[in-house]
Amino acid sequence: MLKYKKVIFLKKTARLAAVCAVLICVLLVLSGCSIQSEDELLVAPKFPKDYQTLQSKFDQILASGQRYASPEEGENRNTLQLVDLDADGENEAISFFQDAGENGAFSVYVHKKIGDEYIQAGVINGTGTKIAEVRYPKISVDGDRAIVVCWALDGNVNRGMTVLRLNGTFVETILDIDYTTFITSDLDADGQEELIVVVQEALTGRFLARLYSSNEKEMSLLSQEVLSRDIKKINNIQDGRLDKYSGFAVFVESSLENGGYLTDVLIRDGNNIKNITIDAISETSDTTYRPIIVNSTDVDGDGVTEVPTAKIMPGYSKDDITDAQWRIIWSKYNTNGSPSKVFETYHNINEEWFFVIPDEWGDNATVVRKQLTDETITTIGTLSSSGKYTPYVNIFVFTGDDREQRSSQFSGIPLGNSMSAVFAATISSESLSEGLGMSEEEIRDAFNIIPRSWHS
Ligand SMILES: [Ca+2]
Ligand SMILES: [Ca+2]
Ligand SMILES: [Ca+2]
Repeated sequence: MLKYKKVIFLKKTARLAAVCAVLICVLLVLSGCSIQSEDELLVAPKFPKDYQTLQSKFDQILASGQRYASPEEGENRNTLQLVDLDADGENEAISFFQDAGENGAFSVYVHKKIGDEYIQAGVINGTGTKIAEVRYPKISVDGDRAIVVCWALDGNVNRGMTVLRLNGTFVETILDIDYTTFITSDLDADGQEELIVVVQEALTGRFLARLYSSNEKEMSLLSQEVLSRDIKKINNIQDGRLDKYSGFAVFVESSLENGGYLTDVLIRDGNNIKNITIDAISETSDTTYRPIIVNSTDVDGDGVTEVPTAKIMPGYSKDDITDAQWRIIWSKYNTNGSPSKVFETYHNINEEWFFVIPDEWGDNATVVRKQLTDETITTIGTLSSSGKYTPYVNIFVFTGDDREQRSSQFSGIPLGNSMSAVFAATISSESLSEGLGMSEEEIRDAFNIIPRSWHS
């Protein structure tokens, strides 16, 4: 608030600094950077000359008893967002306000620049307790963009969504629905994004995926499809490719009522949305089931998304799930819903690394973990059905402030570092005498640091 007051009460001598601050704010708005703090947001809508007519519109809105507001989630969190909604080369101004009274209603304003003036093209009022999120999917091949406004609703696990578009100089509502989660993505690679909404049917509790597409006038429901039975909660929705050359598929990751996790993979087939992984008899995407939480991802970075399943490693029991160690089997799917294995890994999400298990180790691959102070050692090897244990590789993870120093004194194979750890390996002596051992080069190839974005 201090910053805000400074701008309001600026003296002549402080004017230059204030102009710089304003320019920085506008640059942030223009570059699409998120301004997170509410105090900073209050400063944002003060503009230089080009935006003075817009500022005067905002002053009128403020004078009518409203205050600045902003979306609280997602990538677009600024009070003022500049987006070219009608693809004419000139940005429209989308801005967010809230009635200044307690629990005041939210409003979304759209201003279109005509000549030197910003003209109010529309305002919509929301009934939500906050503006959760705003997105601008491309809804025509010419580049027109819709405004998707998501509202958090009081006492309701579902959210409200209003989709707007600019028609000439007027904003119109083209869709108004409740939803659980959603994504916008171009599923049929025609240059126009579809809206895929997951919603829980009140009567049955069953989750459904609905495909919406827009034409000149409206955004309409093309089709809907059931997700797996017994879903307790949707954990994640993302798009990804089944092969490098097709449109996107949607991967919906869920927790199940009786424990465990799975993925429903959805594609667009003509005007239908199709769940390619669901089994017709069990009504569940059984082939994607895993007892531990791991989400689909492009694990090998080839542009195709893999879906994980998991098998417990020999030597561990499912009854002791906190200590259990798992082999993750990553598979890509074809449009018929048939999986084909890409590779298997040992994943250590906490320590941000994974190791590709050699195919020849098969079901015998296992790990033994050792926790020291600011250091862990994971020995990767095999445990045969006759009980013979053979360690092949030791992965060392050094943490703590002196990790660089400790790891530099270590004579193993360096494997790189993350923000908080240094990784190294040694080859165990048994490895050299066994046919299934790995060379230094093979270990470097098999070891991967997990990018930070996986956590979000
Ligand atoms: Ca425009
Ligand atoms: Ca499309
Ligand atoms: Ca991949």
